[in-house]
Amino acid sequence: MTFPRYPSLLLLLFTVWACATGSRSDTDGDNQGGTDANSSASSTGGAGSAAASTVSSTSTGSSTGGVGGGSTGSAGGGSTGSAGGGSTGSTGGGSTGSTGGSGGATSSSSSASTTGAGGAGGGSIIAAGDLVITELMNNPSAVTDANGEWFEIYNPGTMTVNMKGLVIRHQDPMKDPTAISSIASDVFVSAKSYVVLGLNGNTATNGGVTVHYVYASTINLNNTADYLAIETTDTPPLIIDATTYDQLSGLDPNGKSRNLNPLFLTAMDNNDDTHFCEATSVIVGSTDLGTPGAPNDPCN
Ligand SMILES: [Ca+2]
Ligand SMILES: [Ca+2]
Ligand SMILES: [Ca+2]
Repeated sequence: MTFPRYPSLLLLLFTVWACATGSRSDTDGDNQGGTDANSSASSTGGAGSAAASTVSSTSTGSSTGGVGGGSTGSAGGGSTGSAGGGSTGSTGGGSTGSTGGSGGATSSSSSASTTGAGGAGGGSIIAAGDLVITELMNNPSAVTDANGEWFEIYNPGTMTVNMKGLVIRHQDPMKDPTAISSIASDVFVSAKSYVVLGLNGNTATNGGVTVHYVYASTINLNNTADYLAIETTDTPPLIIDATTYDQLSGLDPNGKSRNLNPLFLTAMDNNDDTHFCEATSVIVGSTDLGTPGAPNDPCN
């Protein structure tokens, strides 16, 4: 009789099939079959770009990068980090912003909050000489000094600088430590470009000058001799640039700006009065001379 052997064969075939099915159902070892949803969220933290303070804040990741650092930091953070962030590195920078962001993790699971290399956002280093005072209207003629004083800043570098958080100082701090004005809002200075800071932002009353930031009346530019600096809030401050002038040098403009020779557009060169001359270009809408926000006139 062969008939009784069929049940054994069927049982054997069934056993083989069951084993094959069972092993396929849990290849990922989570006893649940199929693809393991928990295994893919490896958090290889994205190498976030070092969101420099000096870079205009295109980074959107407040959640990834944390708060940008200090006086020069803009919205820092790992610009490439998507869901990173977390508790580590929520604040970066500092006034001199030592390190850029390490970026957010790319992990998309809930592990991001613990494994994400949170963006140590914040500023890259801003150094002395990164901004240069290139022009000063310390003695306007077309309008009053209170309405028409301004000065110009140039960025000789290759990255945008945000002046927010920096401090304007006029007067030697030994003489008057209170003659300062903090820059409270964004003032982006693009590479190789100029911005103008003044007492009065109204072009109808300030001599037709487009002013990018209006500072406090604690800053007034003496008509004969003065000191002007851009510095950090550190103690002691890091002076990004400073310049002095004195009519005793022979340069005593009235209704004309003190114009730094365009051949000497550095923070060192503007320490020397002889590198300045009177502006020769008429300001549009005014009778005073200067080149606010534009390249300086040549000096003969
Ligand atoms: Ca003045
Ligand atoms: Ca200087
Ligand atoms: Ca100019």
